[in-house]
Order: sequence, then structure tokens, then C-alpha cells
Amino acid sequence: MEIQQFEFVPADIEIAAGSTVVFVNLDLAPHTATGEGFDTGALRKGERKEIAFPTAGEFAYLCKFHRHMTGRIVVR
Ligand SMILES: [Cu+2]
Repeated sequence: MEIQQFEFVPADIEIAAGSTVVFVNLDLAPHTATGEGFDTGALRKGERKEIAFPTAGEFAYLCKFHRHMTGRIVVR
């Protein structure tokens, strides 16, 4: 998952349970991907964080610094 121009690209994804999502910030501004049960912490430009999703569910998330940046991860 890339973060660029103050958007998650793609913001909404569907993955299989047990998969991981790698968040990579390509912006100069710091961002987070923060949802119920997970948080990348602040990612600066070029930094990445891998988050595992072991169980099925729907996980909305946002950037704590720019709360209009939102997305949803569906784990099946
Ligand atoms: Cu942000």
C-alpha cells in the first residue's frame, strides 16, 4: 500500500486472512495508518511498516495526522 499525495493507494483492499500489508510513505509529510488493533506509527518519507492481519474482519483506518485520509481493509 503506497501513501502518496495525501492518499492511500489503493485505500480499500481485500486480502486473505494471514496476509500482511506493507505501508510505504512516498510523501514528504509524515503519515500513519491507524485502525482498530493496528498502527504503523509515524512513517516518514521512504519508510515502510508491515502489518499482519491474522483474522478475518473489516478494518477501517486513517492517518492520525490527516484524518481525511481513510481506507478499509477487508480480511477474508
Ligand atoms: Cu497523513
